[in-house]
Order: sequence, then structure tokens, then C-alpha cells
Amino acid sequence: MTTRPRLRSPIVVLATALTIGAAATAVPAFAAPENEGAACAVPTLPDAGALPANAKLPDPFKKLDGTRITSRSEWTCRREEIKRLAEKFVYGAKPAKPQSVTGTVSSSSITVNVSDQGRSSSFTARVELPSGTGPFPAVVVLGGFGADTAAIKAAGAAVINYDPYAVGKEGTGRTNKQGAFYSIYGATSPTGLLMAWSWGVSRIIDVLEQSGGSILRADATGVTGCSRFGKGAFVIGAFDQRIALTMPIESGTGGAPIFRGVPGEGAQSLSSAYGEQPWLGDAFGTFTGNPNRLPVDTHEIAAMVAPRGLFIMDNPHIANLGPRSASVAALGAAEVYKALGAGDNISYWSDVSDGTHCANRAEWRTPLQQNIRKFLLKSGNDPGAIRISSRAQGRLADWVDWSTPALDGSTPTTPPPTTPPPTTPPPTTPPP
Ligand code: MCU
Repeated sequence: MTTRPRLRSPIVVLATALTIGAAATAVPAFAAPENEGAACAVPTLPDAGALPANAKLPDPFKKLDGTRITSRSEWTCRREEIKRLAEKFVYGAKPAKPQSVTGTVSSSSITVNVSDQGRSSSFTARVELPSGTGPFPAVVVLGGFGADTAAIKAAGAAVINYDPYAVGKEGTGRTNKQGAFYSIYGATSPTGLLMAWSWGVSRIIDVLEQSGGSILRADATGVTGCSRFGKGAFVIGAFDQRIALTMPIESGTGGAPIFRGVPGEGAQSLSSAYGEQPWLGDAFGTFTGNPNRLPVDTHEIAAMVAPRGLFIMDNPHIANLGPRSASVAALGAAEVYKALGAGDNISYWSDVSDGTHCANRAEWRTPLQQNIRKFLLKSGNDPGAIRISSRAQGRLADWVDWSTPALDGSTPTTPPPTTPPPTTPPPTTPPP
């Protein structure tokens, strides 16, 4: 079942930030909402048994009512459809912001206390500040390996060391899930670990917002992680629009690679990834034998990040990681970015020499820092790049039977950080 997020209007967000941050100096003028399309009217989703088989990638521009979007403003509610399909069939529901989120931010740690419907839990994350004077943007680094934290700090961003296992533990069965998420939503919650981890980062950002932003800016958060934590980074960035920069590394099956490409590429099989840990939601079990009935694929999850910064790093030397399928996801998402006028905001880079999984790679240092400057520090404007290694090159044309529409470009989908967003979602009825 998809939990319908409670509407949290941008006006409330602004008022909250001003009230709590009244004593601080560096209050962000406007904080983007976690999910801009929460109020969109979405048709009833199909049941798993009624989904048609489709060996090609679903058309990201085609709404549930069968018509295609024609303007950029419609992307907000089309994205909401993708979000709800992804929750129902792939990752499990991400609950709305809990009744109470409190916490503290210091120069060395963040504490998050959550309570909802009589249950509570908490977790902490260690903070490392860069040199210089804050407030700083921050990159949430999952799991503590594979991400170039020295390069992140050298670029001027703080590192928030997030332990995903505190929020969603590995090594448990699907009916005994543990961690801060499951203490609240139950050990038998059908929501998988990736979405639980995503919920945890959203709660960190809630606390950053409430802190007034004097140490860490709440409006400039990035996320990264490698391997299983690359799967996590991918989902975290897709499901919280307050995250300005999403950087999954060598994420493998359950992360960036298109599900439909995994069997042919010889990547970790869908059933292996589903069974290894409860990363994906319980509902994904229906699709592990054949992904063709999935009404969404990962090119659309990547497109949920648009027009925000997305930098997918991959390793073309290990077929088990599905780098060919990941490149197709990036190419498919890039079509959405282009249609939204944000083609420069997506990067994919698998052109690397060292084949070691989660190695620290010199090749990614410059684009990583460029992305941090562009999306977190707002001090650069380097265009993104798609650099696919010839070792593992996917072809989008093999996977699509749709073309990219020229969207009416008059309305941006996500307002820039300094401009308040509209208080009502755009109309959902198709134009006559
Ligand atoms: C690529 O991510 C995973 C992979 O899906 C697992 O099968 C393997 O056990 O672990 C990888 C990983 O997280 O390595 C650190």
C-alpha cells in the first residue's frame, strides 16, 4: 500500500524555519519541500496482477491516464505518479514527515529524535567540517567507504557520516526488520532498507532546517555512497527534493542499473539482490523472475532527481555491477533532464581505469568537485557530462519505443532556492 504523504506546504516550511531559527543569522530564505508533488491528484494505481508486460523502458512522459505531458509544469505531478509507482512496486512506501522530529546540530555531530503515533527512535551522525568559515553545505556520506571525503571537504563542503544500519539494519529477515525506521513503522513493514535509509536522511535534513543553518546549510545537501550505499544514495536523492546533489557510486542491481537490463547483462540477478538483504521493498518479489511488468524502471527513478544535480559514477570492469544497464538508466534520465531544460545537470562517468570495486578514483575528483561547486556552493556552472566507458556501453535506442517531447518551457518545475514555490500544484487535467 502506498502511504499518501501529508501535505506540508512550503509556507509552513518557511514559517517553521523562521520561528526556530529566529536567533540565528543564516536562515535560508526558502527551503524546498521534501516532495513537491505531494498534493497532486494521482489516479488509483494498478494492482500488480493488472500490469501489462513491456520489454521496453516505460515512457517517463506518459501519465497514468495514457496521455503524455506537454509542458514542464506537468512534470511535478508526473513525477509524483512515478514516485507512487516506485513506492508501491519497488521500494515500499516512504512515510510522510513524522509527527515530531527534533534534534541538534553541532560542528561534530547531528542528533535526530523522531516520534510518531506513540513510538519513538533516534540516531546520530558524525560531522566533519571543511576548513574555512561556515555555514557549510554538506554531503551525506553513507557507510564510510568508497566516497572521496577528502575531495568533498577540499571543495568546501562538510561531510555528514551517516550510518544507514542505524536506521535500517542488514542481516534480518523481511519479517524482522530492525533500526530507527522499523522501531516506528514496525518490523514487518514492507518498506525496504533503501527507502528506510532515505527516510533517515530526510529526517537529518528536517533537523538541519530546524537548526537555523548556522553550522550546516539546510538548502545545500548532497548525498553519496558506494555499492549497497550507492543504491542507498540513488534512492535517497530521488525521494527528497531538498537534496541538491545526488552521487551514487557503483551501485549495482537495486541501484542505478535498469532492472530490465540486469538479466541480459549478467549483473547480480534481481532475485539475488532481493534475497541478499531486504534492500528493495517486499512488493518487488513479484518482479524478480521477470522485470517486464514493472510499471517503472530506474531511468525514471533517476529522472525523479531532475532538474537537481545528479552525478552517477560507475565501474565498467565488473559486469556484476550492471554498468551497461546503469548507463542506459542515465541516458534515459538525461532525456527527461533535456526536456526540462536541465540537460547540463546530469552526469554519468564510467570511463575509469582501476577495476577495483569502490576504489578511490582520481578520475572522479574533478567532476565531483565541479558538481559540489555547482549545486552545493553555487559558485560554479560546469556542464555535466556523460562519459560511458567503451567496455560497458548501453544503447538507449535498444530500450525505448518513445521519443522525447519538446515540452512547453514556460514554467520551471522546481523553483530556484531563493524563490518561493507556488502554493498549489499545477492542474492535473490534460489540456484539451
Ligand atoms: C554492489 O553492491 C553490493 C552487491 O549488490 C552485493 O551483492 C554485494 O554483496 O555487496 C555489494 C556491496 O555493497 O559491496 C560493498
